[in-house]
Amino acid sequence: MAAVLMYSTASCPFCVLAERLLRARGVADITKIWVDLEPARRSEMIERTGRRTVPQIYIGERHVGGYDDLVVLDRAGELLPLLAGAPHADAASGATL
Ligand SMILES: N[C@@H](CCC(=O)N[C@@H](CS)C(=O)NCC(=O)O)C(=O)O
Repeated sequence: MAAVLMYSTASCPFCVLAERLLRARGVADITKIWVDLEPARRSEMIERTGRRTVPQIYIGERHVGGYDDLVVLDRAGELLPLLAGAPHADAASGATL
C-alpha cells in the first residue's frame, strides 16, 4: 500500500473526517505532521502544497489535497487504486505516472 502522509492540527474536524475515510479504505498507517506544534512544518506544507489549510494529504508522491479532494477522489473510484499504488493520470499533464 502507498504511504500516506497528512499535515494536521489537533483541532481540525476535516482532519478527523479525512482520517476516518482513509481508515475506512483500509489505511492502517498514516504519518501525521502536526503543523500546530511545529511551525516550520507548516511553512513546509504551504511551500510544498501551495495551500494553507489542513489537512493536506499525500498518497505516495501525489498531493491529493484536503478532505474535500479526498472525497472527490473516492467518489471517482480513484482512491483505492491510488492507495494500492497503481499508476495514475496526472491531472495537469494527462501523463500516466
Ligand atoms: N475544504 C478544506 C477545508 C479545510 C479547512 O477549513 N481546515 C481548517 C481546519 S479543520 C483550517 O485549516 N483552517 C485554517 C487554519 O487552521 O489555519 C478541506 O476539505 O480540507
